[in-house]
Amino acid sequence: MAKLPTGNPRIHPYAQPAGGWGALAATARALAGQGILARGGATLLHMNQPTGFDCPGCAWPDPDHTSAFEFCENGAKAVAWEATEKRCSPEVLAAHTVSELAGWSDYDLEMLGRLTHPMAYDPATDRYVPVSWEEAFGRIGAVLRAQDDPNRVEFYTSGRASNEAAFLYQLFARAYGTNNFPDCSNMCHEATSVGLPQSLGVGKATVLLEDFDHADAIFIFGQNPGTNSPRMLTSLRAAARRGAAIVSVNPLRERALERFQAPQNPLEMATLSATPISSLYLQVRVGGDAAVLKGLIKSCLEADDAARAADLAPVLDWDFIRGHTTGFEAMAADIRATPWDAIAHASGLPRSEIEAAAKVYREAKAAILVYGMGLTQHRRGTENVRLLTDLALLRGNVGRPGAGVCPVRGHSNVQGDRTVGITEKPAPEFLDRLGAVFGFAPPRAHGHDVVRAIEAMIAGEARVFIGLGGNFAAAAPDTPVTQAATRNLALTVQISTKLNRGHLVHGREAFILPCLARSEIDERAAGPQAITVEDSMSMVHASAGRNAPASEHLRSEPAIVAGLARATLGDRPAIPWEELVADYDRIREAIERVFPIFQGYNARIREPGGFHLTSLARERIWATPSGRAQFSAYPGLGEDPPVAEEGVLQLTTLRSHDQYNTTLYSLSDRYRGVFNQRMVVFLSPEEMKRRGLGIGATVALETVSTDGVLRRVEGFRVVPYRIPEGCCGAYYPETNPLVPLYARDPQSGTPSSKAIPVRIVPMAGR
Ligand SMILES: Nc1nc2c(c(=O)[nH]1)N[C@H]1C(S)=C(S)[C@@H](COP(=O)(O)OP(=O)(O)OC[C@H]3O[C@@H](n4cnc5c(=O)[nH]c(N)nc54)[C@H](O)[C@@H]3O)O[C@H]1N2
Ligand SMILES: Nc1nc2c(c(=O)[nH]1)N[C@H]1C(S)=C(S)[C@@H](COP(=O)(O)OP(=O)(O)OC[C@H]3O[C@@H](n4cnc5c(=O)[nH]c(N)nc54)[C@H](O)[C@@H]3O)O[C@H]1N2
Ligand SMILES: [Mo]
Repeated sequence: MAKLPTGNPRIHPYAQPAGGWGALAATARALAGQGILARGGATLLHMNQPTGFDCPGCAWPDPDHTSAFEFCENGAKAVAWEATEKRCSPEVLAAHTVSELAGWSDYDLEMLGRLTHPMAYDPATDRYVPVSWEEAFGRIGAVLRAQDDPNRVEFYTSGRASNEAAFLYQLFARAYGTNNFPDCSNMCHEATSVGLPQSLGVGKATVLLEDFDHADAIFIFGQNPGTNSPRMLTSLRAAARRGAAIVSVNPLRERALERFQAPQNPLEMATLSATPISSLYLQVRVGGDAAVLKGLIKSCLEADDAARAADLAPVLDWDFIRGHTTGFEAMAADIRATPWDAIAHASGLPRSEIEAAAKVYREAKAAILVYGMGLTQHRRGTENVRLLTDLALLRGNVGRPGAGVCPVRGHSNVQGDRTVGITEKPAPEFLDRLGAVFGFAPPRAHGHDVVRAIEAMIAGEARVFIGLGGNFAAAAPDTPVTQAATRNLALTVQISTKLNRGHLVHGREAFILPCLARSEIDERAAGPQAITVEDSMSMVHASAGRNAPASEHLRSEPAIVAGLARATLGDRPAIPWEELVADYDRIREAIERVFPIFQGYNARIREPGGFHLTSLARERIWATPSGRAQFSAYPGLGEDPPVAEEGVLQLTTLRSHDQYNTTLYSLSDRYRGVFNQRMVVFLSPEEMKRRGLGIGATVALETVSTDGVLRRVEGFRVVPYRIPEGCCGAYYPETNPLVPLYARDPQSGTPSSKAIPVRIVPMAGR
């Protein structure tokens, strides 16, 4: 069995700024551990360069995509993990039964290295055995053709897939006859994709990177840039140094939001000095953001009333509100009627702190409102997104320099995948064009998102799961239910780079189709190919791998999708799959014919830095039904349904500094002071005292479920942390068994993985 990393579990509060020498040391360790340093580390020098490949880490944009190498510890880890020298070969898989591997930790599975051959599950030996690509495609195609209804198949996408792969994938699924596109975005920024169009007519950021150079204030709600988009710290550091105010709203004290030492700055590194990042830090209660946002808006309304009564300049941008928006009165009436003590109670913050943050907002000529999973992964995630947008609209902070709404997307191409058609709710005009370009009638009925797909699997309606990347079995909520449903399927197919839980929790037939990673050379008939991706600020650019493929048997994602499509559909409809994947320029031509915003695609991605997909809201053109930006009006403060039980805590599920979603780089979380362990629960010292729990006490966590089902995880160690009372935090995916499928935002379906009511039960022994 593979070895867990050595080292005793320990807790050691981290006193340094984020970044600094610790980040350099961690990078060196990561590269050495994967055998990369031996090869000169040259791989990294091609990352995020005009002629290199796009970092497979986060979706944060690069300065013009043309600057000198930007240091990023977690980007380096992401590349090191795909460029590893370790191989999960047929010999490795022959040595272990699938049942045995299922008992391994996610970390140990990851450490087996890159998959090298297409593999099929052999029930006789309970092992994965090598198959030829043609046999794999043929057997999968036969199962798909045998289904009585195409809606029995779920086509999952994880956000690393390129525009080219994702476009072909949706074409395949729709030509097959379904709109079932559960996608990692359904667990991530779906509240953005649903909420922002209602408010602004577009579901994407309205800012560009350069706006960060012009903002007077930057508000960061529920996002942890030091870990999840470290290159954002370059922008935040520059903003802080030129005197812009940065306000963080986050239940946990996150070190990078407090202070940062830039590894690229020789002076800061030599003198061990650092740049303070947040000038205000609001430690909101888990799930208290609607209350904070309403408080900020209320303070602006009151300040505007006072200013106007005193004949001073108004606080609100009335020209903008009158000229560009609707719904102001209803929104304002609701918030005026919301008392301050209710806001303070629901947010867990004194009114004075919210007023102080509101003052920063009012005094900023231009403000950017940034947010991440802390805002979206809630039962009222869509409402949170809309309230945040209301706050922006009040002062006309959309569509002018230095101002805007900035959702920070997760996977490096999750935004692009949506743009090119990965959606279970396709617009009719898009389907019309898709059908016209490829000569078939795409299905019109809406398909399944993640939660609906799991429900269909449970109900036995879904029979086949195909995953273009990702690790659905570990990433999705309600783990035992999701995994049991997966085991009931007739067929599971995973297009992957590494072995993960999803391969071990499988259907009766199961295939692993190993693909090239983004850092690798993709040689097709027409020569080496580049793919394209869209970042969190709608910049589209090309990415071409530089490394030799991890195995000669790997195929590119577009080639695999084309192979599946051909084997399933034959030549009906007559889509030239082979021609499309011989030269990706042809796929891009097709994308351009279906989506006019990609006009000139092939020429424009050949410009250094790529191009920006127009955002109408950025130009103050509102593609909403009213033709105006729309204020929201949600009564209440976003609280979860009241729980009668005493002592219930709201659990938020977190990423450590050393993980990429379900991929673990190590078991440590340096900035939060946790080493060599992940089974921990963060509690405030006050909460520990009240409950008589000492440091390291062993506890179980149980969801306060409303459906009578026991959801429990055991063996978690208590770690004191700066987090408000009444809340606790623990890592994802270990806590996914606690997230009920029903706990989701009714508007967007996003699982509420950032606020689950739990009880903490002490366990015997320490
Ligand atoms: N290295 C690395 N990079 C990544 C990823 C990774 O796992 N590792 N994942 C990628 C993906 S897919 C995504 S979506 C992004 C995720 O990046 P983030 O959006 O940063 O996601 P999280 O780390 O889950 O949570 C963000 C923050 O929300 C705070 N939070 C928790 N609950 C609440 C709440 O109720 N209110 C508020 N205001 N804040 C809260 C947490 O304390 C945490 O600091 O990162 C991407 N980049
Ligand atoms: N409780 C809780 N649950 C959550 C979250 C949370 O904060 N809390 N976050 C949610 C979020 S934001 C997201 S985005 C999802 C993530 O859900 P997923 O996107 O499904 O999960 P990942 O862990 O990112 O997927 C990792 C796997 O992708 C494969 N892979 C890596 N690179 C490539 C590649 O280039 N091509 C292909 N084909 N495969 C590749 C590897 O096999 C790897 O094991 O999880 C969600 N689940
Ligand atoms: Mo995500």
